[in-house]
Amino acid sequence: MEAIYRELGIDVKKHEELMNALGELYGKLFLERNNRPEAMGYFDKVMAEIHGKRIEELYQLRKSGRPLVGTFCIFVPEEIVISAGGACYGLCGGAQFTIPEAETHLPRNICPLIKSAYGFKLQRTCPYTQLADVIYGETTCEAKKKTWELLGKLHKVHVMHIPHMKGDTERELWLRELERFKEEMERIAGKPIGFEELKKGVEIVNAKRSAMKRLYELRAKDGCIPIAGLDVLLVNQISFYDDPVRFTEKVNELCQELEKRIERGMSVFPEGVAKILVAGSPMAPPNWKLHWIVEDSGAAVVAEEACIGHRYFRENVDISGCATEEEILQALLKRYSNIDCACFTPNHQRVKNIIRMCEEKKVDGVIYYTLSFCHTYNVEFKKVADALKERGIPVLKIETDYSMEDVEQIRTRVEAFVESLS
Ligand code: BJ8
Repeated sequence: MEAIYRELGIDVKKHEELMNALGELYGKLFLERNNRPEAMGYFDKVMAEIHGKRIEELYQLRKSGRPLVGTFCIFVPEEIVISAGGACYGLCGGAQFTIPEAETHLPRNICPLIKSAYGFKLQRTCPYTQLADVIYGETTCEAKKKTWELLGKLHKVHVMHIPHMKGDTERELWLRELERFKEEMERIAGKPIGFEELKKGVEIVNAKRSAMKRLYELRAKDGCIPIAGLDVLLVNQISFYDDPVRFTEKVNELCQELEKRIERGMSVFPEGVAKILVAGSPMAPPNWKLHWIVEDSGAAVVAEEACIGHRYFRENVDISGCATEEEILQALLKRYSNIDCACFTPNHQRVKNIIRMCEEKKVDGVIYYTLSFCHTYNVEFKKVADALKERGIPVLKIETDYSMEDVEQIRTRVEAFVESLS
């Protein structure tokens, strides 16, 4: 690895500091817990090797001329990257470690996800960022789109124009953006992406999303909760890094084990535990803070209405009946423009989806999570809370960043909320 890190310009000393801190936290939050499904062993290994084995695989891909695309958003169509034989992955952006450095360039009062990701580039401690042929940014929120201008000085950045409304004009623009994205992948790969390649790319990602949906369905079934929310959060986070085919296989293996646990009534929580849906801003690794507090307070997280969660795998790309590349692009547009990110206005569908998820999972309460200064999710809280209250579903709002300073304060509020549910 050392040679690869040297070639990528990684700050090895700082990187080591980061990995040590991460290892300690991981051990405490994951490895020390009892009764975890055996199949989680694979995901523990991926996490332990997150800057090792997978980086080597990606390095080899890049050597063979395949495109590597780093992203911060689920609007970037990974199907097209996979069609070109490449890899699309989420970039590090969930750690407090890089934020002080980022704040030497960026204002303090923007969301920690952006600052953390930008800090990784400044520090050169994220090998995924260093490896990317191109970072795909998008125009979803103000802080992101302006940060791309600064990030563009440090790395090759492409900005994808994601409209904020969903009318016909916006869809037309969006389709052009998908075409532009495909052309860029063809340019990097040095060959055209035809119908068969596109179809294969879609099938690979559809299989991955289906496996994740299967896992979601098994989380609270027939009165049994066979896996902790923290573990599922981890699997969802890893879906953005791992090889998609291998990941799908491993998630399906985990599901098989969970099905057996459900048959035997083997729950990881005591009967009558409060079931919580977490809704809101995404949780990039190693942001495990809220799930850890909630489950440590005696409740179970059974669903995440978030991009690292249900929004990512909710819908597959329907290519049945597609006979041309253009039709597949249209199918991609249909699927991607159904994403109910809070950056859209209006965004009624999101409220409906949250209610539907609450009903599906029969939750006792919702914790609405917003990262500090994430205005879109923060403002949208009112609409979500009103709809939940109308249906008698209790809701607690938590606004926080990546630091651990407010853990005890959040714990007090979560404990009181959980107690009120029982
Ligand atoms: S599809 S949620 S991944 S934009 S960066 S909006 S946290 S202030 S990440 Fe997002 Fe795509 Fe939407 Fe999902 Fe808020 Fe921070 Fe902006 Fe953020």
